[in-house]
Amino acid sequence: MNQRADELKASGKPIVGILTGSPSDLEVVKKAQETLTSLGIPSELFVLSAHRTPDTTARYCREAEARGLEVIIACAGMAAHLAGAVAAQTFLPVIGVPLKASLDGLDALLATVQMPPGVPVATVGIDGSKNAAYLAARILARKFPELKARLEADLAEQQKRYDNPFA
Ligand code: RP5
Repeated sequence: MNQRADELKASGKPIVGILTGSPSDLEVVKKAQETLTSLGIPSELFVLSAHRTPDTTARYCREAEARGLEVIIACAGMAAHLAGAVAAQTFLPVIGVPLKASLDGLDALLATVQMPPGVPVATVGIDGSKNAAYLAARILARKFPELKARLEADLAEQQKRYDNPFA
């Protein structure tokens, strides 16, 4: 059954979980939450690590679906195993954001994107937290159709910055 996006916003119940591997990531990662909020999508953000807090991370992922989450965004830099560790614990779609903490983010990009078959992580660009939110919104728009109108309006707003030679 579809739920109206406005009802979704009013309920305030998070449907996207955002995880990141360190407090030092938050400046970049908060852009994901800001973008979701601008689209009227309730989310929650926690600092959890595949390496430093593995048990808490695994428990969060195993309980995520029952708590009503629909998508998880997982962000990490360096040996960025967080998104993969999340995907190992849940069948929810997982969006990975490699962060530029060392080696210009290439280490995190490869660690996030190169998942074994059967355990996918949809990886966006380095520091691509905004696009992670937009991808989550596109996934959610299949279930909450009003989100599609919001994404169209958002794109129309962006298009105002461009010339139209055919106008
Ligand atoms: C990763 O290691 C984190 O996601 C962060 O990007 C990086 C460095 O973490 P800190 O040493 O700054 O806590 O796990």
